[in-house]
Amino acid sequence: MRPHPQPLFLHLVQDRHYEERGEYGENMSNLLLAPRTEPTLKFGYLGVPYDASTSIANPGARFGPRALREQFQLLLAKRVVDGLVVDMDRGERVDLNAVQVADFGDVDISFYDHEKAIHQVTAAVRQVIDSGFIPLVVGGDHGVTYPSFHALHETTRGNLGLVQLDAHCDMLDFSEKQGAISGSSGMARSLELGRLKGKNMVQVGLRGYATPQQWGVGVKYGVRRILAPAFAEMGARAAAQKTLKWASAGTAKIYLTVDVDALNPGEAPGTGWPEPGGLTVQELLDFVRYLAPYVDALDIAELNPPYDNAPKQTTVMCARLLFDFITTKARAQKSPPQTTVKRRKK
Ligand SMILES: [Mn+2]
Repeated sequence: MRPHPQPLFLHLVQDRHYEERGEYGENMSNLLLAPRTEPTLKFGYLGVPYDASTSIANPGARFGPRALREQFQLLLAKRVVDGLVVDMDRGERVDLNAVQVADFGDVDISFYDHEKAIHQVTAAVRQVIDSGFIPLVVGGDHGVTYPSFHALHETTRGNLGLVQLDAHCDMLDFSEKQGAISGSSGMARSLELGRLKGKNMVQVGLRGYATPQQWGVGVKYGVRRILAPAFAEMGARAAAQKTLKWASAGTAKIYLTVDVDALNPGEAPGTGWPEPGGLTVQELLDFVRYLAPYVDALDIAELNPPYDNAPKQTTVMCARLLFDFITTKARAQKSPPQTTVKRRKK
């Protein structure tokens, strides 16, 4: 096996799970899923244990990367045997022999300097992308999306699509309490990067109440929105089809960010700013499965383990979401979906 690149900016989490199992041999402690042949699909798990930009909500998302890593490891250890797993939603066997999931550890991040933290996250995600891995970025509060999306923006020629599953706009321009960089401003900052056009940005699951300022930024840029009640009416599949059409029109790559609070908090209590109403877990999974073959980078934000319940329902859901993303992409690589999507050359 070739040695896995050691990130410069990060400290790698040494996990006793691997050491105890010992099944990957020496120097393989940073693989969550080891390929059994030359990998054709490579994912990089990168934790961003950061909730300093949560600012006005409930902190605790800094514990997300570690909790999800553990839950994801358990899922893989229990269900993948000899590189194979059965996807019972489809009644199909999924071959993971050529799939690698590397653990890039957690970003060694500044908690006192937002600007510095932003640069650290962008550099770390770039390292994942430059090493040839599809980033699986795990927050942290929703402040992780802007620097992570920035890394995809830097490494892509042409326009990008951004799909945001969220109860909230995250389009705060500036406030005395939160400044210009916070968990509430990531989408506004992403639109300012230049090659994310409003018509390629899709916000899905918005509901409740927003300030006129935050709502207005989306209107100003011509951002597409599928509000939660409309989503419920059209269903996950139609919503995903519409989203893909918008996000892929004239773009080279698509970034998907999943804020856990897009979900109804009754089904996903482990989040910092629960908003009444929202998507069901099944709707979210169906939506992500439809989109996954076209997505080039994924983040999960606002998983807040201290607020999760005893059997860790929300963390388990996130592990499922991650694995769905991986198995769907693995299946799509073997038999690409029939949907016609207009994409620019990368
Ligand atoms: Mn949110």
